[in-house]
Formats: sequence, C-alpha cells, structure tokens
Amino acid sequence: MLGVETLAEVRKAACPLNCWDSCGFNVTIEQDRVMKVEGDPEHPITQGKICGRGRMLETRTNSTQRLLHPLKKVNGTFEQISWKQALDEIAEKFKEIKEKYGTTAILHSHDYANNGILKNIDQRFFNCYGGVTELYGSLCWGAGIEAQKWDFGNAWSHEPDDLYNSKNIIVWGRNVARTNMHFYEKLLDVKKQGANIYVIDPLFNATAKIADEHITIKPGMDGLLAAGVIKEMLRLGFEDREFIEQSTHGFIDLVELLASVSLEKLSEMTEVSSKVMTKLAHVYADKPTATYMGLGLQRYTNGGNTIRLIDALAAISGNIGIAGGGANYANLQVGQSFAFDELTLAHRRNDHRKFSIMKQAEEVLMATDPEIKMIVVTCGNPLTQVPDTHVVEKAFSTVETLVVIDQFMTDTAMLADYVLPAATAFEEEDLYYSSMYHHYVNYGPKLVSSPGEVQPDLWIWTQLAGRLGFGEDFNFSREEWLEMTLKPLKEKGMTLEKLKAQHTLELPVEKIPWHDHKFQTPTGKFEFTARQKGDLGHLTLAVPVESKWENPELAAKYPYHLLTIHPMRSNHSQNYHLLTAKPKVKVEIAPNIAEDLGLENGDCVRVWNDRGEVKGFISILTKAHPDTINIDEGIWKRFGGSVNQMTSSRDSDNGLGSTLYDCLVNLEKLD
Ligand SMILES: Nc1nc2c(c(=O)[nH]1)N[C@H]1C(S)=C(S)[C@@H](COP(=O)(O)OP(=O)(O)OC[C@H]3O[C@@H](n4cnc5c(=O)[nH]c(N)nc54)[C@H](O)[C@@H]3O)O[C@H]1N2
Ligand SMILES: Nc1nc2c(c(=O)[nH]1)N[C@H]1C(S)=C(S)[C@@H](COP(=O)(O)OP(=O)(O)OC[C@H]3O[C@@H](n4cnc5c(=O)[nH]c(N)nc54)[C@H](O)[C@@H]3O)O[C@H]1N2
Ligand code: SF4
Ligand SMILES: [Mo]
Repeated sequence: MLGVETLAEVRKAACPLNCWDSCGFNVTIEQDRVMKVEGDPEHPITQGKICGRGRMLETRTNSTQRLLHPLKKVNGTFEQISWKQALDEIAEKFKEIKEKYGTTAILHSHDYANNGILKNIDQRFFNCYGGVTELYGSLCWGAGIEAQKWDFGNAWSHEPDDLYNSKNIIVWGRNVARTNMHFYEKLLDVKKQGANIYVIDPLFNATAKIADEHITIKPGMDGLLAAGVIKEMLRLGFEDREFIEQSTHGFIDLVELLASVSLEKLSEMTEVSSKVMTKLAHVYADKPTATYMGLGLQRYTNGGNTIRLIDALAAISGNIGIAGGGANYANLQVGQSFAFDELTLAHRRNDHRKFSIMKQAEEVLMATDPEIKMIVVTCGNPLTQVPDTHVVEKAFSTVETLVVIDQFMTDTAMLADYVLPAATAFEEEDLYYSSMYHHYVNYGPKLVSSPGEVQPDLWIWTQLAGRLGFGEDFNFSREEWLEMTLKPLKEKGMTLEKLKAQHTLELPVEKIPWHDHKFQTPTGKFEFTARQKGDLGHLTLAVPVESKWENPELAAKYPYHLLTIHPMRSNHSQNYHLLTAKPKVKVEIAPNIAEDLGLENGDCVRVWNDRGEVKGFISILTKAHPDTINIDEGIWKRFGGSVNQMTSSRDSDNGLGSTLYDCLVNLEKLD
C-alpha cells in the first residue's frame, strides 16, 4: 500500500460551479486522474467544507458518459469527425453567413455553468468576428440586479463576516441550507451567539427549521408584505427620519402608495397575518437588522418591484450602510474588480443585435433582417433551463446549423449539428469567483489531462479565430490571458504570482456598502422613486400575472402555484444523469392539496397548464404554503423533464429577469 500512497498528490483548486459559495478545493490526483475532491481547510470563507455537487466533479470528470470526440450529425445520426474537419466546416459557415446575411445571423446562446473568468473569451471571439446576436437579461437574478441598480445605483452586499454584527437576520426567499451552505454555517454560528433568524418562504425549507420564526407567504407576494411592514413602521413612528430626509429621494411617493391600501387588504393578498407585519416592523426597528434576499423571490412578473419594496423597507428602517444591516442580494463589486473590456474587446464589433434570454426561442423564430442561420451554445443547456421548452425545442431544431460545446450529450446537444467536447475545470487553468456571496477570487490550476480528444473552450475559440483571420487577437498564453484580467488589481499588489502562491485572494471591496450614504444613483441618494425611469420608476403594489388577483379565470382553471426551485444534488441539469440510472420526477405538494385530491406519497400524477405537462411521483411536504407545488428544476427530457415545459418566457417588470416561478398549474392522479 505504501507505494500507492506515495503516488497520490493533493493539490489546491477551486469550484467552477455557478453557485453562491465559490469554494476552495483540495483535489487528490493519482496517475493523471482525479481521485477525490474535498474542501480546502485553509480557504478563509469555505473552510474545508464543500457540498455534494463539488464532490461530484470527480464523477463528472471521470465519467464514461463524457463526450470524447467532435461529432457531426449526418442523416439524423451523430458521426465522429476529426477536429480539423469540425473546425474547418464551422469556420466555413461563419464566413459564409457573414458574407450572405451579416454577422448577426448568428445567435450566441449561453449561460454561466462555469465561473472561470476565461470562459468570457467566447465574447472576444464573437466581437472580433464582427458582432453577433447576443442575449440580454438573466434567467437567474436579472430582475433583482436591475432593481438594486435603480435604488442604490449598484447591487452590492455586506462581506460575509458582517453577519456577526447583526441582531436580527431576515432570510427572504433564499434556500440557504441547500444553495449557500457556508452562509448556513454562519447562521448556525450567530444563532448560538443570540442573533434572531426569520425565514420568509412559501416552503418550510431546511433553513426555516433553524429559524426563530418561519413566515409562510403566497408566492410572489413579498413586495406587498414589505409594503405592509413599512406601513406599520410609519404608523408606529419607527422610521429613520434622518436617513430618509438626508439620503433618500421620492419618500413622499412611497407614503402615497401605502395610503392607497389597508393593512387588512395586504394581509389578505399576501396570506400573511397583519400581526406578523406588526411583528416584523418591530424587528426592523430593533437595529441592526440584516436582510438576505434570495433569487427565488424575484422570478416573477413583479420581481423587480418586489426587490425594490424590500430595499425600501431596509432603507426606511435605517438599516442601510450600517454594520450588521444591509439589503443583501448579490455582490457585483466582485466581478467589477476585473478587466472585462480588455478581455472581451466589445469595441471590435461593427454590428450588434440583442435578444432577451427569456424569449430567445421566440425571437429566433420571428427574426428577420437577418434570420438566425446558426446558433452556438456555450456553458448552457437551454433545452432544460430556458422557459417554455416547446418553443425552445422548435427554435433550436429548425435553425440551419446548431453548434453545441459541452462535456455531455445533453438535451440541447442531442439537437445539434456539431457537438464539440469541452474540458472540465480540472483540465484547464483559470480563476474562479462568484458575484453572489463572498469577495475572494480562487486559483484553479490544470490538474489532469483531458480524456479522448477533449479540448478547453479557449482552444476551440483560438482555433476558429485563426481560421477566420483574427488569430493574432488570440495569440496569448494562459498566463498572459489571466494577467490581462487581473490588470486593475496589480497596483493594489494583487498579482497572478501571488494568487498562485496563496490560492485565494481577498478582493478590494467595500465591506459595508453605502456606509458614506453616497449612492450611485442619478440623485446620489437612495431612490424610492427611480428618477430617470419615468412612470416605471415608481414603486407599485403589483402582483404576479399568474395569480387570482390578476387573472381569476386562469386561477380557476389552474388552482396551484408551481415553484421549480434548485435541486439539492445537482447544479441545475448537470448531475441527474450521473446520480442514478433512472432519475424520477418528484412532485412535492402542500398538505392541503394531498387532502383535497386524496393523494398519497408515491402516487403517479400529471401536472399541466396550457404550455405543457410533466408526469411524476407525489411527495407530500410536512409544511408548505397552501396550494403550492414544487418540482426541482434541471431534469432532462429523457428522464421525464423538463419543468420548463410549463414555465412562461415572460420577462419581469423591468425587462431583465425571468418569471420562472410565476406559474399556475393543475394536477391530477394517474392510474
Ligand atoms: N444545490 C444547489 N445549489 C445551488 C444551485 C443548484 O442548482 N443546486 N444553483 C446556484 C444558482 S445558479 C443560484 S441562482 C442560486 C439560487 O439560490 P436560491 O435563491 O437560494 O435558490 P432558488 O432555488 O432559486 O430559490 C430559493 C428559495 O426561494 C423560495 N421562493 C420561491 N418563490 C418565493 C416567493 O415568492 N417568496 C419567497 N419569500 N420565497 C420564494 C423557494 O421556496 C426557495 O426556498 O443557487 C446556487 N446554488
Ligand atoms: N424552471 C426553472 N428553470 C431555471 C431555474 C429555476 O430555478 N427553475 N434556474 C435558472 C438559473 S438561476 C440558472 S443560473 C440557469 C442555469 O442554466 P444553465 O447554465 O443552462 O444550466 P446548467 O445545467 O448548469 O447547464 C450548463 C451546461 O453547461 C455545461 N458546461 C459545464 N461547464 C462547461 C464548460 O466549461 N464549458 C462548456 N462549453 N460547457 C460547460 C454543462 O455540462 C451543462 O450541460 O437555469 C435557469 N432555469
Ligand atoms: S457547488 Fe457551491 S457549495 Fe458546492 S463545492 Fe461548489 S462552490 Fe462549494
Ligand atoms: Mo442562477
């Protein structure tokens, strides 16, 4: 055994997954093979603990299901071809399309499956090519980011350890124990020290179990709950007058809005008692109170307004810019630390067109001048992840040429004309960060060789650039690329060399954002009314489109509210095919639905609406808001998915977010 042990080596690395936590890893390697992925105990935030998705990266890397060679679809079946043939043919298409239709006849459809900074080089490629049709908005966090830009001028959060300064912590629509495990660890810690934790969520999730109080709410109604709490704070005289008078704009509009509705009406609509609203008014007044919002609560047609009303609550209670407070949603300061312009060369494009990420499929089908002739997919699986799957499938299967770069034969790859096999994170060097939670950047070295003919995305772009005549724009070593991204940090003493030696570096961010009350809005103040947005800039009491208040007929036909939250053991669609041979669709229902329909655990059911249907097996939740159903997102079509058969491609009130959870359905038992 001794001989075997000496062959193994433990190297520090970083998690590449699109996740709040951006963990540091210790990876065991033996004979050019990843053996085990564990947490790095020396990482300042993640401190040696990682989740199952991180550990599964070993399985993903070593899986026999990996794509190993370039593939081309010929007469409906995939044939293995050489890289030379694949790249020559794809480059030829690029040239032909540019000549005949213009560069925007190509759509770049992508998401952020890998947080490596060099993954953004695909944008450099498309810009140097001349500028293609790109996506705007985000399925993930778009409505909330835009909302905070209107209110504060930017979306910044407090540093993780500021939690130790909070007296009260409101976890608002964030499934912390499942999606943000190091924040959960800290919550356990501060709870021991006496902080009070409140969880506001339609589902009684694992975080609710450790809360002092779980507040259940009708999905999509959180803005109205915040309005009720503000109303109570004003009635009780709890508002921070000094902050409101000196550092905010548009307070009078908010007061007028709240005068137009009674607390009883807000209670009826949110399905939260007015007593709870009064209680929360006391909690917000008992400073410092920190608000930690999740992304679940803004995936609604009223999502931007929801986040803005919660921001307003944090503001009027004087919890902005103070230690232990904050309206914490995301932390764009992290991403803003790097040199993206230099990496992506946006100025090089001559032509440009933008499609909404939510409605990309409809836009492809409707596009004229020019029509979309080719779609290139990177770091995404739109067939399972983009709403309204039927339309997505139609658009992606009718386009003349579909190129998918991925590690596995996903639902999207199945439709492709060319599938190019991409490396995993352990097979290439990169820097990893996340703008969601903490402010450390991690270094991920290349640890093992790729199997088969697999190549990193960067190699693919470099090869194509060479064939298209802008190879010199890609003539850099990995080291040079990485140094390019770190340029703005160099003067602060943060170099690639230092990062490689320390494996992680703390980025220079504001730890307590807005402590000087200087906001990045047009007025320089916190804006209850976003001055430059006209009518849209006013707060409203909007509710989800798919609700009995907006659409009683639809609600009569489809009485249940469908959530499709993030799965425990997979990052979106990435792990289901590796977890078991036959993953099952689990339909979680509130106890009242089981009672009303006489359902038992394990019953086979159909869930449907006008857009589509999914079949699965019942699991009755012990506690959940009445009439609520959840099916975790991410399941592939071949396993009975995707839940996005039923979701809508509408966008949020501010145009930049998805409305994935704004979804009514019906449910019936099958024999
Ligand atoms: N295990 C796991 N972790 C992940 C991911 C994953 O796929 N799997 N994905 C990562 C990514 S990309 C993201 S964006 C984050 C997302 O992280 P989260 O925001 O934590 O996750 P979501 O699943 O989007 O939803 C979070 C919570 O919102 C609640 N919710 C839904 N609608 C409402 C509402 O109207 N009001 C309130 N108050 N609550 C509501 C849900 O019940 C759920 O508890 O997670 C990251 N971490
Ligand atoms: N119904 C519903 N839908 C949702 C959500 C929801 O909560 N409910 N959540 C939304 C959210 S928050 C998000 S962030 C999106 C996520 O949407 P996606 O990012 O499309 O989802 P993933 O399943 O992570 O798919 C990423 C694909 O990229 C591949 N990949 C991984 N690493 C690399 C790489 O380095 N290079 C290349 N070329 N490919 C790689 C993976 O193998 C995988 O097939 O989904 C959204 N869709
Ligand atoms: S998925 Fe998130 S929590 Fe899990 S190891 Fe990666 S960064 Fe950490
Ligand atoms: Mo996301």
